[in-house]
Amino acid sequence: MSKHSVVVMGLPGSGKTTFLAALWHLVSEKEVPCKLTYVSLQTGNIEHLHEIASQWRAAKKQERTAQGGDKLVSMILKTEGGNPQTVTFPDVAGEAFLRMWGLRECDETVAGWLKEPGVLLFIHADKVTVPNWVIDEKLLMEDLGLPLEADAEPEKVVDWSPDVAPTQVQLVDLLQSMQTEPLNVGPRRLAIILSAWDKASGRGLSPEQYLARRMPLLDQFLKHGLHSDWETRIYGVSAQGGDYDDDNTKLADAERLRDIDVPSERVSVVYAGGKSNDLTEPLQWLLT
Ligand SMILES: Nc1nc2c(ncn2[C@@H]2O[C@H](COP(=O)(O)OP(=O)(O)O)[C@@H](O)[C@H]2O)c(=O)[nH]1
Ligand SMILES: [Mg+2]
Repeated sequence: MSKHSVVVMGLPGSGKTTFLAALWHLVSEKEVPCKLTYVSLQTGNIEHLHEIASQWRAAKKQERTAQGGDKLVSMILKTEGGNPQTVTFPDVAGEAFLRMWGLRECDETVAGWLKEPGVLLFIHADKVTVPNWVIDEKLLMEDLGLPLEADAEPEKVVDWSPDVAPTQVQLVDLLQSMQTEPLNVGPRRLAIILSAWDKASGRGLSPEQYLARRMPLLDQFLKHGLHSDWETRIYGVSAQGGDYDDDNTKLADAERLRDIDVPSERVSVVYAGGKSNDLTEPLQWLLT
């Protein structure tokens, strides 16, 4: 049996756990056709998968993946007419990636996972911290009649810190680390998942266009900064189909999703002008 692994990356809140929950529902319930089919579950963590998939089915938000509580999920999946392949899916707390950017530190276990040839990089389409133009800020301050930063009281000036950096800056740095020793392992496939695509699709842009508009630095890095033996695809993925609620709130969107008879139909994956319910599409590409 061939052993392939996919590593899942993304800052905190980028949609990683939700994707894994929906993926487990899709491959275990077989309600819609998928490119990869489920053979068996390898090591541990069936409880974790059951727990997150039952939250997902109930249209309830996932608990935050606790720091240090990284879950390693290994599934055996089969490609169309192909051999069973082991997909190791570490559900790493996003803080691990924040630490890489902010403190230049990486846990040895996480570093081991980051050497896999298949990379799924999650970006929450609706929560991108975009860079602001100095000129726009200045005009806004003038319109509001507020003093410019240079005139403001010194104690009100906020110092720069790594976590206020724009999302695209943090992600480009992470990708650069993956091309540098000790994480540089040669050719890789990178599937960028723009998660919560239901929040972005109303703008009528393709996932590539959306990424280029909202994160031009990342877009240019993907086109010209990656080693030539890396291949990239950009997917728009809605693993929920809309907003989920929690135990204290009720959302109309979540009610609508709970009413869909076949839960797998909440999911949509947009790539190259096509649309499906199949979350295994990017995985299948990473595994071939
Ligand atoms: N509207 C919408 N929200 C989503 C979707 N996927 C994830 N989210 C929300 O994004 C937030 C972060 O998701 P989560 O999976 O916990 O991110 P993680 O920290 O990367 O594991 C949660 O509030 C999710 O409900 C989606 O497809 N649509
Ligand atoms: Mg999580």
